[in-house]
Amino acid sequence: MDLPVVDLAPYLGSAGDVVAEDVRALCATVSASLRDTGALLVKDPRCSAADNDRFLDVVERYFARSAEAKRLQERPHLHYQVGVTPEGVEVPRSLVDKEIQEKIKSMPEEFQPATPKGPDPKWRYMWRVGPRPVNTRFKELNSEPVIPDGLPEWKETMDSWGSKMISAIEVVAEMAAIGFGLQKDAFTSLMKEGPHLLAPTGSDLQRHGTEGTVFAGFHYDLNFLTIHGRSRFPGLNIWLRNGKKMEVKVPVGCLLIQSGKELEWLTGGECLAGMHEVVVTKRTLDAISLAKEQNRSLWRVSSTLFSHIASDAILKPLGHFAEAPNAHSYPPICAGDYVEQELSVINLKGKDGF
Ligand SMILES: O=C(O)CCC(=O)C(=O)O
Ligand SMILES: [Fe+2]
Repeated sequence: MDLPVVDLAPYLGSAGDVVAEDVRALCATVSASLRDTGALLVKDPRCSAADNDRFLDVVERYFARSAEAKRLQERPHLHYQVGVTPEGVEVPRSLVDKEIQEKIKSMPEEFQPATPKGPDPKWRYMWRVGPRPVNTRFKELNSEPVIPDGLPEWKETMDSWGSKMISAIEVVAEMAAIGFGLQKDAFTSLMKEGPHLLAPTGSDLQRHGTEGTVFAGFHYDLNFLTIHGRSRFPGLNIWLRNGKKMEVKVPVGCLLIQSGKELEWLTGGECLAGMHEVVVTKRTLDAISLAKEQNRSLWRVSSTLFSHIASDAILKPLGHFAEAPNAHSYPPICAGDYVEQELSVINLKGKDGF
């Protein structure tokens, strides 16, 4: 089974409140794919492969710096909310969450995720995207964005890729709402001024390029929807709702969307947060060989953006999802409180999305 690729162009072209039958069918594909696979591939005419390449080129150049040079952008006292997070800091949920460990044990062996031995050996860079609310109970630390020196194109590239990814997510969120039989703005109205984060990961395949190395241990994303451009090195495995594991292949020019826990909450469990991991596989090894032949960077960079529900908005099953069989497991909670609660489990208050 392959993930469907949904072209967003027909929906973008159908501006207005009347959604034609063929466009409604695309919306149904979006919601069904999120429900059944926790993921979806889309093509957005506003986000080109060249945009993705420009972003990856800049971030690759940054991660190629020495650890000491990168640590100039480290802000541990701000809980890594901005700037760089070194390898060995992020802890995969499967390492600390007993419930997930039990779930893994109950899975057939062929679908069990790789077992991480400790924290993830991946770096990350956190860059806030979009406006934040003036009045909020959840003031993020009052910190300026961290801009690495010697990369004049950094700010423009991050802002441009970040806003493109948010635009794509907003369209997917509208299409998903229509597909789920909700008002078109049911999700997007809750996303306004959300604490969205562009959070690319950087994994050094030169040092950690052996088959089976776990870059991101089995986890779900705690945010609403996660979007990534195509990475130059494969390695992402996702778990479908039916429990099967699937290696994701993102075609050139496509974007990958994954459902997070906030979406699960809003749909009363109809759409579960997608479990996933990033591991060095045979296909990663092939991409490493090719990159070596072509003298390209051996840093695996993801162009991950975590989109969020606004911190002061209430998470609860929306519309008919209030009647979903498991709706009682998703009581009303302020999105900001929910995020803090999740982060305290993985003991990284202030970090989002993983
Ligand atoms: O590195 C990647 O491709 C994605 C990592 C991931 O799952 C995450 O950052 O939540
Ligand atoms: Fe993730």
